[in-house]
Amino acid sequence: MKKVITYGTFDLLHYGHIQLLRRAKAYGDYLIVALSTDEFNWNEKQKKCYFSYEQRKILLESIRYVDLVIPEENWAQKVSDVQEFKVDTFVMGDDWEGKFDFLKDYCDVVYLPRTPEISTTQIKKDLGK
Ligand code: C2G
Repeated sequence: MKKVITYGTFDLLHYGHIQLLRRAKAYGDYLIVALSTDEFNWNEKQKKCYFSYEQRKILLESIRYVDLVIPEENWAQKVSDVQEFKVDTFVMGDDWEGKFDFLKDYCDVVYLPRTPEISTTQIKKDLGK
């Protein structure tokens, strides 16, 4: 079984996220999503999520491409995640291009083109939030 892992906040889930998850799953048979916790988002990414971790987890677990959701609690857990889950491929959108190349010692590293013209920031702006 080929295992893939990806990381993210996935707040205000939108089709750009789904396109990323669909393409990530195509690299294997089993996709793990490490979902940023509310604390990690606030402390490390200064992101205040609209949906809580539990709500975002329910959304992600309902997606056909996703096989397992685990918490992302810190920047440093990626190597141990890859080792613990015997991951073959790490996938992220290319806004992170090069940032996680240290994982190449442990698994394949793939950066996929982001889906243009959609982002949570843009959605909030359009809704006047
Ligand atoms: N994404 C995309 N196209 C978009 C928006 C997002 O492909 N229009 C991708 C991002 O590149 C990322 C994933 O969807 O791979 C999740 O996006 P975010 O929730 O914004 O993730 P981020 O806050 O960048 O967290 O340790 C890594 C971080 O947790 C990544």
